Amino acid sequence: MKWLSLTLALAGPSQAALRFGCSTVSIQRLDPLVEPGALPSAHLHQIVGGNGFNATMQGDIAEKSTCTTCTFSENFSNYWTAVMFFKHPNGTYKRVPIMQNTALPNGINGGMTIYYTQQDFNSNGNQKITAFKPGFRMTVGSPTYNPADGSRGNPGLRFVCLENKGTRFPELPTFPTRPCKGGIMTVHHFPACWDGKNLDSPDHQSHMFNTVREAFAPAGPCPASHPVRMPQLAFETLWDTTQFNNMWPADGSNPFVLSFGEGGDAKGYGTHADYVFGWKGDALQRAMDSSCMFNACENGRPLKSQNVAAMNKCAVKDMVGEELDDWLPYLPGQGPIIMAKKK
Ligand SMILES: *[C@@H]1O[C@H](CO)[C@@H](O)[C@H](O)[C@H]1NC(C)=O
Ligand SMILES: *[C@@H]1O[C@H](CO)[C@@H](O)[C@H](O)[C@H]1NC(C)=O
Ligand SMILES: CC(=O)N[C@H]1CO[C@H](CO)[C@@H](O)[C@@H]1O
Repeated sequence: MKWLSLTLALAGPSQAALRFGCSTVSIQRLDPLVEPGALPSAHLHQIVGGNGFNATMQGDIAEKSTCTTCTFSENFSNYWTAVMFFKHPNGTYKRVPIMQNTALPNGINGGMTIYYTQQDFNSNGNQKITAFKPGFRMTVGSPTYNPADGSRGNPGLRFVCLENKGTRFPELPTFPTRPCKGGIMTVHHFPACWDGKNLDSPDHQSHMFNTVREAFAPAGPCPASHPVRMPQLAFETLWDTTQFNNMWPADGSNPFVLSFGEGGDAKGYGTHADYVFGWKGDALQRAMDSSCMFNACENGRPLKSQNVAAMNKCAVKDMVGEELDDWLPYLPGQGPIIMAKKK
């Protein structure tokens, strides 16, 4: 294990952390990680990042995109999660719009906020943070999770009832049980300890080990089985549920569901997220080894960046063509495809 001693020798204090916005690159039923080749996949996702996203994606995806919806233009990674729907008491479903986060440049179209932090916001804890490698991929959470082992057991998978876009606490393991004035935020923190060998694993999870704690608190140490500390990847998605607050069911039950399972996941235990690494060359490693924080990493210091207009211009073609924005009789994937009307 020659490289391990090398990485230890290189370790030193560093403050680097990335936080950036990405516009929506597509909302459709594709899942190249869990259901490669399926067109459509079983349930609906919001995807951000590189435009090479497709039903099948193998190898180094940085080579397959020509643009990205993210601030950092060397970043052709893809990031995706399930989509939120409102389930009306009359039995129909409406997709919940996504809004941009606070502290990001104005005009971002939906999307997510992506974090690559180190041990915590301010420090790498004097450990070398090893960037993901070309071909690397992983998931966190699972749509088949049940109450016993679902998001309740992973402090990295959380919901926040927003007063406004800046609300961050309390973090909840399930959907909020009351109308939220400012919408709902979903948070997905990925595991950051790697086995040092496998770019993926059959369940897309066992090559990683989770030591994450709630709300960006410093993670626990990596175990011997997964000794390599990687960036702490996290997604925040802000769902604009406010237009539905006056349609809250009379019995007080939560009307929002995630886009999988029969009738959707109304608890949120199955909240999950997917990641395919796609930074060009050593861009992410350069950022992790630098001392830049957030926007200070832009404009070539050390990362190339782009403006919001360029982010919003990047898109993936709709390969499924189904209707997503009407009131729907069932969730996409739970019945025959309802084709979108030709515009
Ligand atoms: C997506 O994959 C299909 C089949 O593999 C291919 O024909 C198509 O060109 C790809 N689309 C993009 C945008 O790469
Ligand atoms: C359900 O309620 C929504 C919102 O009021 C309405 O637009 C839709 O037409 C209703 N659908 C049915 C089947 O009643
Ligand atoms: C669209 C874009 O900015 N692409 C850049 C991605 O990264 C490579 C390598 O750094 C650049 O050459 C591209 O211009």
